[in-house]
Amino acid sequence: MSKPHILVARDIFPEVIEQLAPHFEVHANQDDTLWSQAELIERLQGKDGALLTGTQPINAELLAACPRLRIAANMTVGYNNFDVAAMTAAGVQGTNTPDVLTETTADFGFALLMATARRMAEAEHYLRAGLWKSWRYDMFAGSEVHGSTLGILGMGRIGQGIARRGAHGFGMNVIYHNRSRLSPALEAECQARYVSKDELLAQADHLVLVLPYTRESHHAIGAAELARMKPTATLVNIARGGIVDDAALAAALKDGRIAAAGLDVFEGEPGVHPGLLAVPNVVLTPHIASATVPTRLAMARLAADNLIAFFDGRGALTPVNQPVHRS
Ligand code: 8YV
Repeated sequence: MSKPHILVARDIFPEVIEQLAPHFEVHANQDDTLWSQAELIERLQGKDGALLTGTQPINAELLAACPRLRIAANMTVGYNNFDVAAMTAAGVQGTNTPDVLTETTADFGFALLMATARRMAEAEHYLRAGLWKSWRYDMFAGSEVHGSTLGILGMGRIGQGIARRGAHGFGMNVIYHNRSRLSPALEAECQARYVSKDELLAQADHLVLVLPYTRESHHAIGAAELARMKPTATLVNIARGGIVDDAALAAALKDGRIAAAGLDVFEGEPGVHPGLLAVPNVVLTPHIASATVPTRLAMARLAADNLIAFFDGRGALTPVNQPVHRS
């Protein structure tokens, strides 16, 4: 029996290509060429499945042009690159990589919060520029982390990981807002108190965004929300670009309407709003919250396992939709 053909759309760990090889005719992009939508469509011709990294949109146009495609396996937990309704209607399975990146991403969220609150990037640039000539009592004085109020918008698995770190590690008072409230048992474990979005904005000393990007969460933090925050507050976004209105944030940081921001994700990345590059009170990282070798390998392996299980007839392991499959 001939093996299904799959496309691996970006460069990936060689061991994952080896994992796929016994099961599939693998067409890999080990040169890591960045394909346009038209090029991706062309490469997907004759392919039954695809392993994607979250930067390639799977939309109605692509689905119509790739009638053989049966599964798109994302190597990401967020899947805003999928038009899920169009995929379901077209009978195409989507999968993501939950759980395997939760703790690593929560670690990074906390690191970014600390770097932002304690002005680490600004201080390092100052030192490297040879500007450090003497000590001053207020040199790079930042804001307190321990004992402060940690606000979390979006309380899924990663949000809960950040809450636990804040509550148990740093004695923080944790408040959160989410579409649905956690069970009393989970609230107790995270030592987190549910509040309205308005209360969250008004009370948080450090506000961390960990919600999925959807039509509803587009610009969930814009000028109006930033105006409700404390002028001493920090904002951390490890979720998705587009949840924050980056132009409004750049203006708020410039005018000191909030103290600082830590951003791992951006509207239109890899582009970054020039206003953010121009202000010192923001720590900027290039979408690396899940980037440790073991975690990225676990993500890639889970995406591969989804493809293998699906074509074995066992069903996808971590599906994001329930299509009636193309035969
Ligand atoms: C990915 C992520 O590395 O999993 C996600 O949703 O944002 C990251 O872990 C990134 O999406 C790769 O494109």
